[in-house]
Amino acid sequence: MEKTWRWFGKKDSISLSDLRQIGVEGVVTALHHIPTGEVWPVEEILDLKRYIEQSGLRWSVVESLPVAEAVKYAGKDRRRLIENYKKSLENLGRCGVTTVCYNFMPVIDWIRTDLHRQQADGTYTLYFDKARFAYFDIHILERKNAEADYSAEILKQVGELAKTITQREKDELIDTIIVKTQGFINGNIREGDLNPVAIFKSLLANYKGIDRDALRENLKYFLENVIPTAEEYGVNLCIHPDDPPFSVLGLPRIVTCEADIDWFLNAVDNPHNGLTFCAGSLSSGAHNDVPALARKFASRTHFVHLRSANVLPNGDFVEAPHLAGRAHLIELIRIFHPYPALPMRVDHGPLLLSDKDKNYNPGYSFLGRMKALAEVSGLMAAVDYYDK
Ligand code: DNO
Repeated sequence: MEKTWRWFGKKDSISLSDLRQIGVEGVVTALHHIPTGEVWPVEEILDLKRYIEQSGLRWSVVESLPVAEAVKYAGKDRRRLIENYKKSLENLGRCGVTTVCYNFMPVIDWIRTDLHRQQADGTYTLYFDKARFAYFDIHILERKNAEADYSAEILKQVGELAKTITQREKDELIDTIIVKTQGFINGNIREGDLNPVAIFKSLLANYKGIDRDALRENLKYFLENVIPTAEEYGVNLCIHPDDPPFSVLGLPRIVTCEADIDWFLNAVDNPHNGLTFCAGSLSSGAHNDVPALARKFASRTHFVHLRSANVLPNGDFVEAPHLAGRAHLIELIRIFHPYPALPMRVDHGPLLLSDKDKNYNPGYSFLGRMKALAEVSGLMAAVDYYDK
């Protein structure tokens, strides 16, 4: 696998020369300033590509070329938005940037309730607390019939929490779930937006009546339209699994398990229609056997995210150290070893040492990710030596 790193563009406080020093070979990035749904122009792609190449690196993967909400809920603008998406794919292909990651999660991308959960060793990691999330859904969003989606045990915990939670904790929960984790990757809500809860509710309203089958239909329609362009310009599209891999806030999620991935790959059975194998997202669903999924889907995988999670008995999940947890990175590295050109990035990292004083995007610390990359590089070297 090729060692890549998610880098947030020229404004990222981590420089490309830093990345060279720690063994990174390729960069994963996006034209973050272009609003979702607009065309990525050739000049801008080439400008960033040249900038990356001047540092002796390559632009290996686009993460992400985001899919506009109206494509996911089949709004009236969907045809125009899909044409724009195709044009961006064409432009990327013409510029030689040929691996493109995206996701098809309605309204909300990845979800965590706590960005600083201290671990026994003193580092801080990301955490999903099921009861706190249910509190957010029931008492902050006040979603109609939300209670019906939670067990009696969780509802009991929500009731307890409602008695003790402070305004500060509520504000932090809102900021974590719909601003901090979302703002830097999808344009729906940005840091500084007034009343993010109101914006969020109006986005949710677009999905009224869209169930699992309808969302699948819309994904299939999108793929049928964009995959021929991807094929023509030599681009490999790779969908990111849903994180977490289960339905939330009454929204369907459709890339969560083996059956979903099977459906997706068969919906348009073309090698350009592939998967981002995000070991972290998949391992945060207790139903997934991550190495078994990797064995089954390796040949349609265009991009790998290496990270691991632990699912706790109460349904919470926590991001584990990269060499621990449910994802079994050693096994995954063996499975992907026969694909030397496959881009891989270590995904997320704890806040380690001075990381916590910096203002990194959640999950994208420097020292924490550097340690993970060193661990993964060691495993790769060992597998290379023994599994020739
Ligand atoms: C969070 C990431 C997501 C992911 C996008 C892909 O850290 O896993 O932002 O990159 O969903 O489209």
